[in-house]
Amino acid sequence: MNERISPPAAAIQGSHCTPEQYEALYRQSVEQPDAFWAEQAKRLDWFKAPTEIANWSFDPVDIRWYEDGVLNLCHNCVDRHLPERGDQVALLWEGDEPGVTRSLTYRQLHAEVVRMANVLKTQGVKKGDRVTLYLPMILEAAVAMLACARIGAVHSVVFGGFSPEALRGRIEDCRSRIVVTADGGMRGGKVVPLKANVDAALDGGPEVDAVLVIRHCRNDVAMMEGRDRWYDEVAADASDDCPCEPMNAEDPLFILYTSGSTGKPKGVLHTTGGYAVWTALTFHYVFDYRPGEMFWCTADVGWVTGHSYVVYGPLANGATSLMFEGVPNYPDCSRFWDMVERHKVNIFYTAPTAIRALAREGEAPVKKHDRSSIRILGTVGEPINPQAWLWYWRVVGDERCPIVDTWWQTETGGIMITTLPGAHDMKPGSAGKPFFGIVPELLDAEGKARGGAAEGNLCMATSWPGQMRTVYGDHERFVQTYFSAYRGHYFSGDGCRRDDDGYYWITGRVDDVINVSGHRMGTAEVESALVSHKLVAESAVVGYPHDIKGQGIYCYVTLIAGEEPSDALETELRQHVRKEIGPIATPDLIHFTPALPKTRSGKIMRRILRKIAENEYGSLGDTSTLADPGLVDSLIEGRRNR
Ligand code: 6R9
Repeated sequence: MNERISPPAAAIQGSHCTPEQYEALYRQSVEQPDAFWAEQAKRLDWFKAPTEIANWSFDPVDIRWYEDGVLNLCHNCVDRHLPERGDQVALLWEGDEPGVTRSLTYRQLHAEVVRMANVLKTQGVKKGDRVTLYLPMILEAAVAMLACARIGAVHSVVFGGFSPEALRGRIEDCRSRIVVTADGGMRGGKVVPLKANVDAALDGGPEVDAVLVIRHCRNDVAMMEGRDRWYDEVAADASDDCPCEPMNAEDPLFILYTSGSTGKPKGVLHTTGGYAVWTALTFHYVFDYRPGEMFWCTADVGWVTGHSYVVYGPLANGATSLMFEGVPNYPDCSRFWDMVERHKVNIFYTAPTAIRALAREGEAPVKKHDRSSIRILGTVGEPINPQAWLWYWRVVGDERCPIVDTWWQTETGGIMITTLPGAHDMKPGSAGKPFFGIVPELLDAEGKARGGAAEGNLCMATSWPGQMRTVYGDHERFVQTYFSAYRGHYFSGDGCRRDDDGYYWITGRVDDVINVSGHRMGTAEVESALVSHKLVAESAVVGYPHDIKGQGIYCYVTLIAGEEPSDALETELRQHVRKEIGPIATPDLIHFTPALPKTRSGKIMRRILRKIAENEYGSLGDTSTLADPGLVDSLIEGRRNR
């Protein structure tokens, strides 16, 4: 499909970027990057304005932006707005139960952030220290991030859906001495026992100085003497004065763990100045944000989308950002549209998996709510199939609202490829055009760039300010993962096609990473969770097409000698993976097999396993190098029986 849809005139009247402005700005951004990025830095307040702008190399790898500039991102997101919009709502929160809301004006946000910053200081947190945040989607999550930024501490937010095991690994990897959590979080009417998970993570594991517990669900929790403190009790004595720490542009801002194709999750490290400019700029243009508008990004702050477009991008622009603790189908599947109506949401940003799940419920739950406030719709997290795109366009947006399909990654800090509402036609299923300063290249297996309409591995030829700087504690892994496949290029891990009009179509991951409901998962992580079960000898995990989730998790499992597969064991393995990683990693299909297809040198032939999981038996390719070619037939047989 190569349908072209023009943005409706009414929605983009007075937009920040016309087609001509896009062409001119894009050209300047790639032809005179220093001038362009010096100008864009002026979106922020600097304690010392940068004179060094871009200083980077992909071979050897060394990336620095604005390196002599000094600023504080919390100042830029909070303090600097006080004179003009102190009484404007900065963050509006709605809880799991409809209509339960709280809000913070910029002035109130300032007071809360200062209080939290002082509490962290009293717990001994200093500039450069890592602080782990394991929180539900409540105002305090944003407050804690900003408080860390204020005092120069490096936050590591761990998604509340991750298991104690996963949390423990992340606390250990960045050696944080402080954990901020809540008694519990609410999702779909159920309490997620966050504090109990922290207790389990720390049990016999990493030693920390303090666990600060925010009172939220009022569920029973155990408090360990000398280690655990209720946040409200400590905060009661906190001073209401806390200046912003002057940060060098290249001082670390946060670590966020993300799955890769091998080994344990990587601590993606972002620094202060470049990330701030990138999120502020992309938020302004991509969402065409106008003062006074209500912006709602449904992502959890445990993911990069929540960092960049619930907290930092909107607040750097003085916007009003809506935070939602619950889930799209509680109490029923009209919840999103109910909230859109009640809060008069102008810009709505969500994931294709949510769109597909809601589309399945039909039009009625959408149509019964007034959505006339919406001006712009957005999607992120995975490729959106044209069918889901068209439903979003037609049913949710009434063919009135431009859709921005935004391609980016934890590693890129902010949006990289998208259409801009006022500047581009849309093509359902295509992310669109490169954002300012972005020079994508499609490389073939030999590393040759393909020009014009072409398909290849999506790489970046040049750096951009929001690029990650390193893998925390393992710079060599950073170099290996992103810069070794194609020397002198950043390799995204995605495959991509470019059409005759220069639009980019993401085709999905080309490595052993799968995308389940917009969440990135390393197949290796699921495999190691499976083999940690005492009855599992070996496993191979692949993705397969799933109507709602985009990709489902397909697990081939061989048992230790003498053990027989059973339904009970299948359930147990599912539970086991949930416990090891978290509910998002729950296997969709477990396929017991006496053996895995291997080459004679012992390598698992994943290509074949992927094809069988996808039900594509005609295109298995060369199976002659298999140690046991007969195995393929029995695997196909097993697949057909599911
Ligand atoms: C922001 C975020 C990154 C991976 C990325 C790609 C996929 C994200 C997409 C998309 C097609 C889009 N992805 N947005 N694919 N179209 N608009 O999701 O970060 O969690 O690190 O995932 O998600 O495969 O490589 P992250």
